[in-house]
Amino acid sequence: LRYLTAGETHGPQLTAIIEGLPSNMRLDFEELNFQLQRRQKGHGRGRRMQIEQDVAEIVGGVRHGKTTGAPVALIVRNNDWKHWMKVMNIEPTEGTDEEKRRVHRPRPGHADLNGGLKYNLKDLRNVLERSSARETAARVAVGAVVMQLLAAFGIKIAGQVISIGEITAPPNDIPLDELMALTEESPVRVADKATEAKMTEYIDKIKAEGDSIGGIVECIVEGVPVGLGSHVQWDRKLDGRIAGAVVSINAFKGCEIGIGFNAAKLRGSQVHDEIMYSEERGYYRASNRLGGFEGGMTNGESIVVRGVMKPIPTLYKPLRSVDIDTREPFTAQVERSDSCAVPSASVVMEHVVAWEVAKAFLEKFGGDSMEEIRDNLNNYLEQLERY
Ligand code: EPS
Repeated sequence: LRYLTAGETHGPQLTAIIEGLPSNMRLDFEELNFQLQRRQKGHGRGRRMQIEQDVAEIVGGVRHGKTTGAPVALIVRNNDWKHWMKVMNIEPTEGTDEEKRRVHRPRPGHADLNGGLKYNLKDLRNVLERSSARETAARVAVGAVVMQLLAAFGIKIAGQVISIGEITAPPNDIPLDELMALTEESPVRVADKATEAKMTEYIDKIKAEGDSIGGIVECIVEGVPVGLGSHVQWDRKLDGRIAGAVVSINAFKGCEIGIGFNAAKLRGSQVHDEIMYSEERGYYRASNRLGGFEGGMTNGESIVVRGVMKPIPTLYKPLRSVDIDTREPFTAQVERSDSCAVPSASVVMEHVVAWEVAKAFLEKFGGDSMEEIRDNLNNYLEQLERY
């Protein structure tokens, strides 16, 4: 299972191709677009989200509502493109720097300068356009497809915001379906109403000060069979792959599995999850501090992953930088921006985690059709019972 995305934030569209999906998987288009809409919501987003109404159009690999086994191609159009047709023209274009909206002032915290130096581009727009978090719309569309694959085998994924800046939600142990419903109602994707009020107020204050703020998001995957990923090779460890995927989300700087960095402060006896057995559950753990992983493999408990997002670097409060034309210092001008995209990032994280789980799921139970996968899974579940 693999995918690629292409497309610029102010170009005509985002494009994704997913290769390796089985045939006979029913695709619910409404559900797919619901996931895209979830990503667009959230307190703290800027004006761009009022322009876009993301919809995934499937342009390959699906017929009469079901996958055929061929690569699934999909696009998400950028409504904003109509304002950028000249600037983003694919043909050679005449015009001044201003008309082409050439960027020569790299913004601290963005890909601008590194990308310009690396690709030898004197118009940093060529970097900015692709490094934009707009790309996460394509990743959510891709993740939403494989979420449906996982759902068909009883695997569910939910996310929640844990903290925004200094405001942290109280720990909760809410059943997954309820958590999904509660966070869906919340403009900051937290289950606790008092925290929600504090977070929205906090974001407003940060915005009024011309600043931005990051936070921590959590994703939980329930219904995962034991044995996805493997201890036998470094690049088959699923926790490692998930961590890589999480840190690949725009503006993410870290990932932890289960109690994560807190494990440093605790003793072994306080960390490891004791092994239990019962007739109806088989082997299970008395706790889930390790977030569903031992030895790079799922242990049958829920996967619990957290990611940390830095504050968005486009600020109304300018930071110092250097112009690539003059090599003189300047302070950045005001630009359209989100002040906080942590709630959206929570949705993105669900989808990139879904992708890694689906990939490992197909590596283990892979078949060319849904029926073949189901047989493989059932076979394995029977093997586990006999063990
Ligand atoms: C982004 C900057 C903003 C955000 C964008 C990510 O866009 P613009 O430059 O058009 O104002 O709105 O996010 C999205 C478009 C999206 O769909 O999430 C950036 O620089 O990363």
